[in-house]
Formats: sequence, C-alpha cells, structure tokens
Amino acid sequence: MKTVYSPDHLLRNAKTELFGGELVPPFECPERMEYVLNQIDQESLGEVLSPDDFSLESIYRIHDREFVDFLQGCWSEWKAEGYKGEAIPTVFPARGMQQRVPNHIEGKMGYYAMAMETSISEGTWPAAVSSANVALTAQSLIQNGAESAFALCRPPGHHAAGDLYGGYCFINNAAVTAQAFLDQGAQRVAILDVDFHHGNGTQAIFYGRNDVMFLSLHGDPRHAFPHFLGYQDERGVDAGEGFNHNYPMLPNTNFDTWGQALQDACGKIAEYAPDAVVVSLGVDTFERDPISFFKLTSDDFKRYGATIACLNKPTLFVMEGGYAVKEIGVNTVNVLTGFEGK
Ligand code: Q9C
Ligand code: ZN
Repeated sequence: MKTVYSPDHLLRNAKTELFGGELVPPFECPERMEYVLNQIDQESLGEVLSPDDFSLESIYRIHDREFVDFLQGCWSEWKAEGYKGEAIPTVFPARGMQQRVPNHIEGKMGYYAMAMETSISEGTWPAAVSSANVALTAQSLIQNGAESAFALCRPPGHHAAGDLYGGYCFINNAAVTAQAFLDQGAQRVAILDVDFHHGNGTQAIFYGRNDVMFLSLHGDPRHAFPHFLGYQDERGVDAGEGFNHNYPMLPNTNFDTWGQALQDACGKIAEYAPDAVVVSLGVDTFERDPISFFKLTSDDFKRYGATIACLNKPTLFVMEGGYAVKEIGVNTVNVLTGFEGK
C-alpha cells in the first residue's frame, strides 16, 4: 500500500494545549509522524509519496468560505491584538445567545471553535492545507485504480465540521476525500470512523445526506470527548435518515466488544454497497493511550485491519488520532498490514 506524507505537518507546532486547567505541551505532537514513518519503513509497507497541490475548491465543497477565511487569518489577527500566548477562545455563542459572526478575533474564535484545547499558532493553517492535500493525493491514487492508500495526515480532521474547528482538527480530511470521490463519479461512499473519539465533524457534515454513510465506533459521549454528539439514537435526518450509525462504548471496552461493533458496522457498509470506503483511522483506542479509555492491544489492530479488508472495496485510510506516541507506528501499520493480509 502506498502512503502519502508531507513534512509540512511540522508547521503545526503549537506549544500549548489547555488540559486540566493547565497549558501543557499538545498530545497531538509532530513526533507522532516519525513513529508512523519509521514503522512503514520497518514493515516495508510500500512507497511514501509527496502530495500534489490542490486548489481550495475541494475544501470549499465541505467547509464554509467564511470559516476558511477565519482559519487563514486567525493567527495574524490574534497577533495584531498584541496577545502574548497562542490563540485560544474565551467566549462562546452559548444557549440563548446570538449566532452571528462578530468582527473581533476574540468573538470569531468562540464562534468557530467546538473546543478550547486546540491552540492556533503560526503555521497552523498551511499545515492544515497540506494535510488536506495529503488526503486528496491518496484519494487520487484510488481514483486511478489503486485498491487502497494511506493518507498520513497531520493535523487530523474528524472533529472539524463545516464551520467548526477543535479536537486538534481544522479541515475534515476524510469528508473532503469522500466528497472528492462523489465529485469524480462515485454514487455512494461510506466513512468508517474507528478513532476513539466520535467523529462529530464528519457526522454533522453528512447528517442530512444519503450519498455518504457515516459509521463511528467511539467512547460514549457521556464519558468521552466530544461529549455533545455521538449517541446511538443519532441516525441522520431527512434524506440522511438511516445513513448515520453510532456505536458508543463504555470505559474499558476491549476487542471482544469493539470487534463486534466493527462487524455490525461492516455489515451495514456491505449492505449500502459503496463505491469507496474512507477509514478515519485513529489508533487512540489503544490500551495505553494517555487520553482515551478503550483496551485494544497492538495485535487487535492487525485483526481489525483484516475485518475491514473483507468489505473488498477500494479503501482510503486517513490518519486521525493516537497519542501513545511510541506505539502509534506499530498500531497504525498493524491495521494496514492486517488489511493487506500480511
Ligand atoms: N480529557 C483526535 O483524536 N481533549 N482528537 C480530550 C481528555 C480533546 C482528540 C480531553 C481530544 C481530541 C483527532
Ligand atoms: Zn481521537
């Protein structure tokens, strides 16, 4: 399987994450990519290609132009205020308040944020664009006949909605590629989100549509981020009704339970008969992930890669989360080699 990767992810090098009332070094750190690349090399997964440049039009298919403008200008507007730290929102359009975009950067931050842990700093925007280009290049490999491809994206994307950033995400890479498949002739695409966290952004983007089926296995939102989406009874709306499937699971869920949820999800995908499958591949389901609570072992990743292969569909893997940095390479590549039957 070919991998697409760009060192431009290094431009995303925020120094702070708001965690437990402290500003700590971000869990979503640049070193994550080194461990995945090393393991790709170690296991001879296949060639690692650089991304092509795509225009922002593919991003505008998913994200509002005003939101993209905000991300693009955020850091310079924040700096222009004379603030000393990284850009973090402090005020939100909460219940009962106006949902209008303010002019001041402080207000815009709160309008477009779905969470506060994700500091914005210099280089965040070009890194996010590069991550989308990585995803789109991997998508084009499949469009041109490859059976599978791996987009080694950083920053991740699945928490980003049409006009929301947060949860370490800015552009929803998986959604952008699903839309690209449709725009290039696919009738139906399934997005299977196996990251520990619910893919709230992806769900929101496709919630009213039946040309993209979204299925997510994740920590129960009563106990896990993003807390405000990902319940089982969220099944889609209007034309999208019945095309959204959530599998929230409790703390300490192991592979017996998780694997059953995956089997159920794969049954629904098979029935849907998509032209392509996009896998939002987070490996924060790992037993020693520092911010998550599932109990998958490194071997389990290999086993579930094989399950996904049974769908026998063109499959695009898009990197999302995974914060047990030293093990992220083994766990990620185990999914991909498991998929390839190695
Ligand atoms: N106490 C992704 O995996 N904070 N994003 C969690 C836990 C945010 C995860 C706090 C986690 C975001 C792509
Ligand atoms: Zn995650």
